[in-house]
Amino acid sequence: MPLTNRTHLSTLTQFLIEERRRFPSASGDFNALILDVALACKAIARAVALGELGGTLGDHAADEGGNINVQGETQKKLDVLSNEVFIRRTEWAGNLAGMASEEMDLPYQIPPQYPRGKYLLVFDPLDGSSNIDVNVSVGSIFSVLRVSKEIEESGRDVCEADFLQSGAQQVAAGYALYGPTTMLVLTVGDGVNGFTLDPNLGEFMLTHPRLRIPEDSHEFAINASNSRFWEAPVKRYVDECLAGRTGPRDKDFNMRWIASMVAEAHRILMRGGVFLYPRDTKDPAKPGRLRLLYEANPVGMLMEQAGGRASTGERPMLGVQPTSLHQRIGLVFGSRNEVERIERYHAEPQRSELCNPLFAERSLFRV
Ligand code: AFP
Repeated sequence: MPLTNRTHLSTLTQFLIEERRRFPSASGDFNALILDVALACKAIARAVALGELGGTLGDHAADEGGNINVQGETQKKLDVLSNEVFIRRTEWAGNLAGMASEEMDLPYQIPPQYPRGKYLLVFDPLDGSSNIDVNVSVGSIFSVLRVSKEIEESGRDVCEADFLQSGAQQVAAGYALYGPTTMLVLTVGDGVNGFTLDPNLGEFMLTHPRLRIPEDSHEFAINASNSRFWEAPVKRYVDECLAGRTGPRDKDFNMRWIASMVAEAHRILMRGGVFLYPRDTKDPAKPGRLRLLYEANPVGMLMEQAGGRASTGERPMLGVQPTSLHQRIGLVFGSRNEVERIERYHAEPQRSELCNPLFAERSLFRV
């Protein structure tokens, strides 16, 4: 697109101001927070783009503060840097009561020299970071929650319980994707809009307004190396996709796996598809791989706002009541009809149950 043709595009600031006009009594704190988050994402985009030249690739050395995060995963230098950038860019403005992140065991308290506000920011500063060293797309995911009136008025320190809100209570959610272009994809509860970073202006421009996910799809994403640990409904769904035209779906499917959820979510927002990181039996201590508060919920809100669906496999993700800050959960999202099919497979009795005498011909629970 020639430069002159871009002048009609709204900037993120303009978009937020226009959205705010729907709420004449709004203070502007929310817009200021989103702009601070966007600035953090621009800074992370720069660090990611410099790669080896920035001296920030590789693992975070143990002598610089340890390299295992609360998840028991190896932290990359860029994980630590991105976490720091999110904190520094957003803590000072008086919009936040506290923060939580994949990289921090406990909630982050706003330092005493800064005013406290009415929002909570929850984020994964660099999702897919094991892809950094091989120059594959990574991203940041964030979710904005409101605090109770009691916290707003008292300004007290936040605790884990303050963050344990269902996904349906999110005020906003989004991600930045650090790919061939840097994009910010955002919902403030009225659809989903995509902004592309114009590196010349340093501004996010509204290039993808009102994103909608096609209801049907023939593309799925799953880490197939875990197949022996999958539960029966997931096995059935994937088997049917693989059988393609020769199976019950009567159409061929395509498969993708980037191992960077933000990038998969973006592909699905652009052209449909379904992503599964289901609960499995690989590690009985972990009910899923991905985290509810800063991965599943924000992606869930984006999907639902774009006409797609997000689920645990059994029930809508946004209805789940969190029980801990770093809780893991099975996650399925994408094109509505595919996700609903997977939920249906979970709801139907499994073949093993059908062999049970209770479900046999003329038995009590025959379906
Ligand atoms: P990292 O941030 O540790 O790379 O994890 C990425 C992620 O949380 C998510 O973005 C991917 O979909 C998923 O994990 C990949 O998991 P596998 O390594 O099991 O494929």
